[in-house]
Amino acid sequence: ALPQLLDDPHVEERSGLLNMTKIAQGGRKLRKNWGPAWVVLTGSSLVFYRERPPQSASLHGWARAGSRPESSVDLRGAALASGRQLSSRRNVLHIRTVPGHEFLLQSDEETELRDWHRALRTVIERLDRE
Ligand code: I3S
Repeated sequence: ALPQLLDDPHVEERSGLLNMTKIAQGGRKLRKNWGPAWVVLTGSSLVFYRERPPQSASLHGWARAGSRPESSVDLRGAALASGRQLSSRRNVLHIRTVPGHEFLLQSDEETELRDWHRALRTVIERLDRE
């Protein structure tokens, strides 16, 4: 069952607490509204929760299925870049999805953001090859 599980696009690749703001929705610019979000990267999407799930939640997040995400975006064809030019904050990533949803992710921990960058790049490149 394990290889099957690893191919599942819903399986969690990475999760953590980041600062997040949307900056565009469907190509329309939005006013920034930075705030903390529990961010879950799966094999095909990025999912945002308002709160960290309880410690008792199962490893792959199945138990969280009932906990409603605040929003989620499909990473197929998404563009990933540094958000340096878009914010005065340090360690910022910029993601733009095909339908024109754009957001910034930020962490005060440089290594944390670098690890997110790598994980996101891996998922997006894998989706590009499919
Ligand atoms: O890109 P901006 O407009 O300089 O972003 C800053 C503003 O959105 C500001 O809010 P208001 O101008 O709506 O009051 C935010 O509080 C800042 O956090 C934004 O800049 P940073 O550099 O933090 O992304």
